[in-house]
Amino acid sequence: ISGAVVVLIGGAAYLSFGRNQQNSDKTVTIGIMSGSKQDDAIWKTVSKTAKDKYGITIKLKEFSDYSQPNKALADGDIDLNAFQHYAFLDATNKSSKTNIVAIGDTVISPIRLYSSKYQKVNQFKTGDTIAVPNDPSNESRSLYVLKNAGLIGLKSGKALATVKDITDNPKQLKIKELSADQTARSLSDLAGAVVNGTYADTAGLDYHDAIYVEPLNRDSKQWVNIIAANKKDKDKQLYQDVVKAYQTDATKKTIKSVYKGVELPAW
Ligand code: MET
Repeated sequence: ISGAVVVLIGGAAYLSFGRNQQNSDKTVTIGIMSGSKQDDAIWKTVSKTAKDKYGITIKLKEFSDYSQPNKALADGDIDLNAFQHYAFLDATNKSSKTNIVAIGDTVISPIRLYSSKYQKVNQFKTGDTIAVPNDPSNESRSLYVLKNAGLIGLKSGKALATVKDITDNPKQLKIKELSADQTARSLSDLAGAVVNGTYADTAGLDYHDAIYVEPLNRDSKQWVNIIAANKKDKDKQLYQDVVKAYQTDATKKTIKSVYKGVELPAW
């Protein structure tokens, strides 16, 4: 008899443990870039909605460079990430043979050209050097920015342009390809740098000091930032709920108040 009691108690204990565990399973770990006060404020709003409306605890894992969060996602160290645009994801899936997909749109963050020497694009001098990010999507994007700013010409019709596609370069500008997290830091040595939103903030640049801002137009969809998941998880309700918790009016309000138009809601 006493053996049976032990089993029953054991069973009950197991059941209640099982239920608790289900609650604590509603934790989602999301990889983001570190060091942006604005992004921290946005995720604070999203985390509150996730907790209040969906009972989900969001844990943030911060990364310092763009090469890390997709690898962490593919390796299962995090559940989702939110740091990249469609074009970066495409390029990563191709080069790293990962199977990562977008499950929700977040913000659009125009890339900007900064200079600590000049206030206007036409002040660049012959032989000046400008830094651009070296990952294929952001490098191409930056070259198009230099083209739109009137500094270089590019071979048309290339999806991903490289420095080899520069056709005109009247000021003989030198383009220095650096890891995206380093372009802002090169500004003290170089005439200019194209800097992603993430790193402008971390490097202490003021967005309003940019001398050229990437225009928003019908080509901009590829630069929309996303929440991404491993393909096998894309329909998981838990992750869909994180997207719903992100895409709210409360989040829009926070984005507007912290970014003041520098980054825009894109859903
Ligand atoms: N938030 C960055 C941008 O839109 C993402 C770059 S891709 C890793 O410029």
